[in-house]
Amino acid sequence: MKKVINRCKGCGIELQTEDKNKQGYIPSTSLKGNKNPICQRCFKLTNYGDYIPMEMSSEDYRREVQRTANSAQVALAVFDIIDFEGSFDDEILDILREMDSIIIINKVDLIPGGKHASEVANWVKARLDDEGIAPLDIAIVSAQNTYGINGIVRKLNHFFPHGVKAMVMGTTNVGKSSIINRLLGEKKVTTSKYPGTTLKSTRNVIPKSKITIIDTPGLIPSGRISDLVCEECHLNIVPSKEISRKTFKVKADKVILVGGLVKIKILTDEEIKPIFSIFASKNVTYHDTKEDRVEAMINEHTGTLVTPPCDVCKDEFYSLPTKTEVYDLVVGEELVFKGLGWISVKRGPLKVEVTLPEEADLIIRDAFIQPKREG
Ligand SMILES: Nc1nc2c(ncn2[C@@H]2O[C@H](COP(=O)(O)OP(=O)(O)OP(=O)(O)O)[C@@H](O)[C@H]2O)c(=O)[nH]1
Ligand SMILES: [Mg+2]
Repeated sequence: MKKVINRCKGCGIELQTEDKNKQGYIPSTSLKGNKNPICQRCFKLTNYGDYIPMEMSSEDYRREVQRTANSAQVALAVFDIIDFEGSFDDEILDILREMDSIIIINKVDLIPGGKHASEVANWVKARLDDEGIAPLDIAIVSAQNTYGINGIVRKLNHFFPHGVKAMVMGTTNVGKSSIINRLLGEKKVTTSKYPGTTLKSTRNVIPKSKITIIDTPGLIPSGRISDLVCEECHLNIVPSKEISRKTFKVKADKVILVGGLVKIKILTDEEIKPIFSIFASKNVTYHDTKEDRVEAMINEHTGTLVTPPCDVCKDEFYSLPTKTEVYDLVVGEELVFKGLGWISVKRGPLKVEVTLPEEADLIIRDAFIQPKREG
């Protein structure tokens, strides 16, 4: 006889009633006759915000997403507009080259000053063109305030009038499960501010439609600064409110500390007087200081005036090997720190020497937020 496997409706993990300390645990009394059982981890996460990290390797996640991709007809690939580079992952792009897709750009509520959906879509389309990816369509949404959510259903009905199995995919924390709950009209799958919430694929049918929507675990990309700090600092770096834009007009040889995470030394000649803005979560501090003060600032103030990192993770963070690189940027370009934020040049050229952990990725891109015109 085929064994019936019960899965958690929140995160997709196989349920078990034997071992409290292993993943998928549910007390047998809660499982019996329950049509929508959820594991203890999802229960604690949803009701108390308690986070229990799971030991799942990147390889486990990858296998699960690949397996699901084989049974789906369309991929709904979700990217976080605030950490676009951190979510625009090569492995995801590889899957998109092989199957029909609709691209979903989420978290547009966090863009400072707002931005027209068509502008965002054009910018994303150019990036996809560069990668040789031609999606069926692009949806600009906010799972937070439901902006654009109905548009996803409209697009799916348009391209697949007879119904479809749609797989939602993307890196961790981009809002895949939040989007699914909005599509379903109820909180069915587990969401949380911590990365790695969804563990296995879960299927649901969107009410009054022939669309099966499949949630998948988030792929863990490399190179995000937010993954190099503790969980609390992670939450401070990944914004939950509109991000901040801080504008600098600093002299050559000054150093700007972005939290204690990235050191930016200005190398532009005195007479040019560059102006640039840094975009990041409001919980990241900035200091502009002289180079000979940097060490003292970090030693004396990390965890208080200079943060993240905090007192808990600063020793580990500062023991990571670092790299120092020089970048020449012109107006209309942005230097992006994956999993942290970006510098946008308002008056240039801007030459900077950047010091940060070796495993953190930097990317130069065409500006997402065009600099305001200088008066
Ligand atoms: N501001 C804002 N936050 C969002 C939005 N969508 C999701 N979030 C938040 O992003 C965090 C992650 O959301 P999830 O839906 O759990 O993300 P996920 O992609 O399913 O994550 P994993 O299951 O870990 O891969 C949560 O704190 C959400 O509240 C959005 O449109 N705007
Ligand atoms: Mg999820």
